[in-house]
Amino acid sequence: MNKLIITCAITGAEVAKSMNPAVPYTVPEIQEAAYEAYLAGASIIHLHARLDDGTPTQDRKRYQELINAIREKAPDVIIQVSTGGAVGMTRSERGAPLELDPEMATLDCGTLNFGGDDIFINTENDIIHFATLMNQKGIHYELECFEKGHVDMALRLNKKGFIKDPLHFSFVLGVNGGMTGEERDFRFLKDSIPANATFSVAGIGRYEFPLARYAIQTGGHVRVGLEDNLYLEKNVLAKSNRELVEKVAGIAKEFGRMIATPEEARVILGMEKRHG
Ligand code: KMH
Ligand code: ZN
Repeated sequence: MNKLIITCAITGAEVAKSMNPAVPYTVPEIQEAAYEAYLAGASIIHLHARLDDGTPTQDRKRYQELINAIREKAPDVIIQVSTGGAVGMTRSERGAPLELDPEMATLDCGTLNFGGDDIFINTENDIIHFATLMNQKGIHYELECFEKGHVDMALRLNKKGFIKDPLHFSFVLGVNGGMTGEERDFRFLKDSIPANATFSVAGIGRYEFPLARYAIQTGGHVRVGLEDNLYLEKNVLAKSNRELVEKVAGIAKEFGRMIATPEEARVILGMEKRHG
């Protein structure tokens, strides 16, 4: 089987130190979290920026600082910036980190409820806007799909030429308002994408490790991290992002799946090597 790409979503926009003190906010905290995750086997860092008090931001300068800090410690790791940002941000705000020509970024493929009154808005025009920007700059995208309709949207926009090959999906399952992350959900999505596409799973909360197991056994890839899940196991908070990556690396070992280096991940995903 191909090697396993582990992505670590180290901080996100919705989790806070009040929920788990290990959630990193500051530049040194995020730098350390990324470095530790990389040492534990993560080849991709899914990056959100936050201010020192934890406020999510898509500020270009803050992203540049974070990218420089991560590169200092882990020069070859793939940095995937978020164009999702936080609920309520405008399209132009969300697109700001793309101005830095990152190597990789997320492309969220549809709208969904995000708990309470929150709606994470990704209209068809939003998706086409971000895809076009990324195509122009040669930024590799990960297609974030929170439910089956998002997969269909990505495939439709691929057919129309807005979303280019190679297709790499990320099934983000278990969001309060999205699709659940049961085995049947995983299989439905996996069977819905073309055979030559790659995919990763990101299970929210309790879905993180069961979904990681399904993906590892079926040739898929895995995202873990405090953005998605704060617990190492039931009632036990993770002490760090590193612990979550180590746990998934342990599962990979159990199933005899080798872990990809960043360079190997680039080849698996069909990316050109470019650092931004
Ligand atoms: N924070 C969520 C509203 C992404 O990174 O592209 C959106 C998100 C997706 O995390
Ligand atoms: Zn994110």
